[in-house]
Amino acid sequence: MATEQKNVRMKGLRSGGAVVGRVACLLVMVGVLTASSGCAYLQDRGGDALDMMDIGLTVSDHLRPDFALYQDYMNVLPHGWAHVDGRYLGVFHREVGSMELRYRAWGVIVTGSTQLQVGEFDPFDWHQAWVKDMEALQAAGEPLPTEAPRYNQGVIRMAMYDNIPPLESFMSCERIIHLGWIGIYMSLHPVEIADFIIGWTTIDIVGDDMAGKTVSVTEPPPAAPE
Ligand SMILES: [Ca+2]
Repeated sequence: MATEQKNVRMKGLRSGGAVVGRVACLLVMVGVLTASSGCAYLQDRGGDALDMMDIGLTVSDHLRPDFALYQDYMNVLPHGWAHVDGRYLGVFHREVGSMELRYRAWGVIVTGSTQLQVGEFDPFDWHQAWVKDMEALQAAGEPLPTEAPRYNQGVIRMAMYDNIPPLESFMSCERIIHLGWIGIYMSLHPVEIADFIIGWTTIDIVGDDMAGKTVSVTEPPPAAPE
């Protein structure tokens, strides 16, 4: 009787050990998978955080003084004037550091115009240009712009003429103050703030997350056939 009970206990221990082994293997596999997708998840949260606001110092790189006192809300309330060439030190479109700056803008509420380039111009970056237009140019064999285009602002000017700014600027409230050789630029992106907050649930309202994707919204399309 005692031997029988001992055998039953040993059998139970062996099957318990097998279950523990299987569970451990399963946990290791889940851990590996979570770690790899978790990296992409955290990368996306970091990217979304950088998208919430562009902020930096503006520094003229020449003796002639520059001037800017300008702000705009989503392209519908441009007011002021800006003319600055030099460097931008801060955060802009997920980039951090010192970047080349060229800013031309004027606005009187219902009409205005803007040309802003920070860093290198990428015609296939949806923050900087209408990617569909660039794809059409490329397909037609036309040369692509090498610097940020000038766009119209203000409801009247945008209604009367084409050439409205890229989508990103319709989700932005920007301002710049630059006196002489130094200033500050700031652009707040309310939709990107919502994208950052909601992004923790993995919902991507702006469509800029890389997790689970093979193609980015900013990635250039494949070259047109010869
Ligand atoms: Ca996102």
